[in-house]
Amino acid sequence: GTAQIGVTGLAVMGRNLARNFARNGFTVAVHNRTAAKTRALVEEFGEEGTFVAAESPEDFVAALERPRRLVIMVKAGEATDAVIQEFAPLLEKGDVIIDGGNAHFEDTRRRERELRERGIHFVGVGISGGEEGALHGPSIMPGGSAESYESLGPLLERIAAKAPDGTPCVTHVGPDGAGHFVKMVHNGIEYADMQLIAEAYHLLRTVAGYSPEKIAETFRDWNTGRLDSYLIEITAEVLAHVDAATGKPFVDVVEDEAEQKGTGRWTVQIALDLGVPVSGIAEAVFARSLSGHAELREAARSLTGPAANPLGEKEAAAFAAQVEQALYASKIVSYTQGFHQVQAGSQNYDWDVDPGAVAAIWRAGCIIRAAFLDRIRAAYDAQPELPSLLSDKRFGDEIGAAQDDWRAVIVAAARQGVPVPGFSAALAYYDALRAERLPAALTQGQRDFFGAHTYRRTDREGSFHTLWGGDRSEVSTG
Ligand code: NBP
Repeated sequence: GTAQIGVTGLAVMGRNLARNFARNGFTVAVHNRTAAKTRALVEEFGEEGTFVAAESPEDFVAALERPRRLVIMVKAGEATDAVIQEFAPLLEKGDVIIDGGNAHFEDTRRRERELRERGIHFVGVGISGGEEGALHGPSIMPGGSAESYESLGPLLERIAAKAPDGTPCVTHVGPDGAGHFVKMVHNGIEYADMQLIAEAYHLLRTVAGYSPEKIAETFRDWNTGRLDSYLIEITAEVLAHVDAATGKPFVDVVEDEAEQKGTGRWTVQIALDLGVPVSGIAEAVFARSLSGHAELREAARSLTGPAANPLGEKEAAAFAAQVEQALYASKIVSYTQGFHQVQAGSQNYDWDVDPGAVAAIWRAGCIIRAAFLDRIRAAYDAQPELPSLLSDKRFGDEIGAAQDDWRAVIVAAARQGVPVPGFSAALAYYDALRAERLPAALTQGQRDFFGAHTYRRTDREGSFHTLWGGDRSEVSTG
């Protein structure tokens, strides 16, 4: 075969990815279960590059140069397993199967293990950027063996998004499921970012009394500063959009029940297992699920809240500036939590993920792309063993400077009855981390009282139990 790469699964993502490879000069074998899609791709976009259309799995495999590189872009889950079962018997030792779908990293670990036994490299690749990204340059997060990356890396570097400094947004994240894990955390952070932006909007609308158009303007302004990001940019677009049918702001005619596909939920489920406090991401997932409980919300609508008390024009502008501080500070906390999860996953699964390299490949192509990520990269580059992003001097100083406004915004939200679970959870995390003493000592006392769970002391090594039901003397338990 002559094709350097093959793509099977030609729905929106696979088709655009195949075109991206072809536009970058690679010969691309294309295949889809329903062959009509393969023919349609070549008919419509054939002149963009060199495609080899394959009708059968056998033709597809035969079209690939060796070692073969074969990208699967089908629906995540059973379809991926079915396609692997179909193609693996046709492959040889040293060939590489790439799964670019949104697989759960545990599935990727299992598939990698099974295929490794047969001498086939299996590379789970997180791809972010939606259909536009797939075509023009996504952020790419490959796992799998280092050896497979040697053969695959140069191709991925060509099709990946380029950061402002020209670096391709792709790196070998780590072995087996590391790429899909990091993609999962990316999506968790995306949920948190979106929730924080939504809270800022809600406050500006309710407390500052701004119109959606005025809020769009405010976001456009923020987008020229430290909050510069794709999500702030598109938020301004959505808020400025007017519904053609009614002439109302678009945001006022959309049903206020947020949906989700599951990667945010996975992030939180895994965080619970790993013991990582990703409270901001969790609040974002819960906020979406709360919004969807229409009946609960209907039944609660008559509950008492505070009297509405919107600010005057001058106060509103000052408040908007405080909201920017609260949003930025909360964003630092979300990323702190997300990177903690990346590092916890890396440790737990022995992946040796470089957090600075992860920040670097999120600078362009993906949904959370932002100027901010360059600074996270710089923080980890300067100090690879940074215990937490909050311990970076620059982020620490910034959050310290923002904290008064951050607190004021949360107070105003509570006074006016605006839910800000993201802002509040972020502040609680910040205050808890920096606390000299936490009431966890009391929690330990309670656990020892009812369950003899023992505790450690501040002044001596070992573990201890107090005879709560007896004379309350202390015994050493080890
Ligand atoms: P879909 O997730 O909608 O999957 C459709 C493709 O899967 C079609 O090519 C279909 O073939 C194929 N397929 C199915 Br369904 N079952 C199959 C089976 N048993 N055997 C062989 N092929 C099968 O496509 P997509 O939206 O392009 O997404 C592809 C992957 O990329 C997914 O895992 C998705 O989660 C991930 N992803 C999507 C985005 C995004 O923005 N959409 C972003 C990042 C990642 P057919 O034509 O014969 O039905």
